[in-house]
Amino acid sequence: MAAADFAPGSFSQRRGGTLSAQRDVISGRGTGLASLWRYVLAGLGLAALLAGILAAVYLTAPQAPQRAVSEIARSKKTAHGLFVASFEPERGVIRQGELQSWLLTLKTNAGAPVEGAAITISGGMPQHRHGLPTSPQATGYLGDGCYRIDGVKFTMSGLWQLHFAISAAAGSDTVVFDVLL
Ligand SMILES: [Cu+2]
Repeated sequence: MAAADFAPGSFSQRRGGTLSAQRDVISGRGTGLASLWRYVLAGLGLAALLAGILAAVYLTAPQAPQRAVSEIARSKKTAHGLFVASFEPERGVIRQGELQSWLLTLKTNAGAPVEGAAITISGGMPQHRHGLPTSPQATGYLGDGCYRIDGVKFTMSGLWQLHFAISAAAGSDTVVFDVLL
């Protein structure tokens, strides 16, 4: 038995076995490194993708919530500069989910009240792509260029826009007011 173990044949066989085993280890380590690199590259790719997504989300994030309520103009020139319009809630506060009356005051650039104006109102939430839940109407003239707008309702928080189309003796013009809830 011992003599057979040291026979040249079995020795070379064992050497061959060891060599092929070594080759297996080397090639095995080779594929291990290659797949490790594949993981590293995939990880880097994924990280780059995530960074890209985060940047896109950050850059396209709606800016409205960062805008302070006080920065939203309650008074502005109409689009073609015909009138100066002011828009404010009749009772001074905006309440979500309540039907409210607002006041639209129209003056000329010289400060004279604009009387007899025909006003149509539309609007919605630009970031949600939906319109108004109600159909606000100009229901009365209160004097001094001031018109009551009834049926204004804001059903959710966020940025709302109200578009006014105004026709008066001086001509037709439009104005958009932002309302942030
Ligand atoms: Cu909405």
